Amino acid sequence: MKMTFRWFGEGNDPISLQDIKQIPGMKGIVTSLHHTTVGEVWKYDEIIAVKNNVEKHGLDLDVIESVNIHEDIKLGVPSRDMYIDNYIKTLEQLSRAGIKTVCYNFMPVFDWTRSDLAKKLQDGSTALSYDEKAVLKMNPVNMFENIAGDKDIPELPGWEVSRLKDKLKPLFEQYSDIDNEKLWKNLEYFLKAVIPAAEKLDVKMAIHPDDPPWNIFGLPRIITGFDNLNRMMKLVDNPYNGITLCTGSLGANPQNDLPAAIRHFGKMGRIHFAHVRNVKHTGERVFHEAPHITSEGSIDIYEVIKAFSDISYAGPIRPDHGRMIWGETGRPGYGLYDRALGSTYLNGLWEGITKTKC
Ligand code: CS2
Ligand code: MN
Repeated sequence: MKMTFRWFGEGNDPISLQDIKQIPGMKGIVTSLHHTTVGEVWKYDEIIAVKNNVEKHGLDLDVIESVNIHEDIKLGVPSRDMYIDNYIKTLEQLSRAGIKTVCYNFMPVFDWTRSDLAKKLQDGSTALSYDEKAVLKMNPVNMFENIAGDKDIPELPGWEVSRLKDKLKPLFEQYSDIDNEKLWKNLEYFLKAVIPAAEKLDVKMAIHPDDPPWNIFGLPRIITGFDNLNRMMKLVDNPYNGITLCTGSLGANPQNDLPAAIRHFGKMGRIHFAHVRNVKHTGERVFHEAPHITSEGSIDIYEVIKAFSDISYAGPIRPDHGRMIWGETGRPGYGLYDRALGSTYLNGLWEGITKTKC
């Protein structure tokens, strides 16, 4: 596995590339052109400028997370064809720049959803948390304000003010007749158009699971577990139609057997990117993000890394969200310290597991 770190770009991330390079064992960067608007074609020169900057700091630009999908594609309205063409054009520019892995998700309207961005844990650190009862009390506008309304924190991925502000009501109306099966159809339409192009361009597509992996606010969510991941891969049975194995998102549902999924999809050659984080379940559909180490959460991270070692996983992996510790401020989930600790823990597990195997 190759350790990477998510970075939000120059001027947009309080963490510098040099900070990231100083994390022991850090090899690559995962980023996006965060200033672009969803649906537009990315410019080659802008991609190359970011790539050169990353490489100047002794790191590789391994993955784009994300090239987001325009809502019209998820809704299946006629303008989707134009947005799909644009998506393929963006993949062409990425391939030309030598970037060969793209993470994306197919969640309607919202990306990951939490009821609290700074739940205080016993040790004084804060973490992202989810409590279904609290979520059910909110309406989507409250939720948006809760997550995107704090001017003191940088914009969070999936909660772009320009994309969502004042647009929630019409979006929810448009989705009112889209159930899970319709969303599957729209995903199929997208994959049938995009995967053959991705194959030609040698760009691996890695869908990210829905977080949390169940419907919220009546919006359908379909990338939720083992059977649905299988179904998604069968829609277009091509190795370029792969997944981002995110332990935190899938692990929000304790029914999801993560090591089994890693072994199964890994043997099929369909895991193109991995996110590893722990979550602590404290009730039915109640959880918070825990430190990466097994003892602090509900997911056995040792078993997760062992499964990755069993499939000889050679792709990019990153510590996913971390807590805010040591007084750090910044983008919730995406501070430097806890994610750095997480990455060295994951590297340590990997070294221990792979060395004792030989
Ligand atoms: C999240 C998502 O779990 C995660 O990594 O932070 O925002 C994720 O980046 C997207 O769903 C991927 O498209
Ligand atoms: Mn993730």
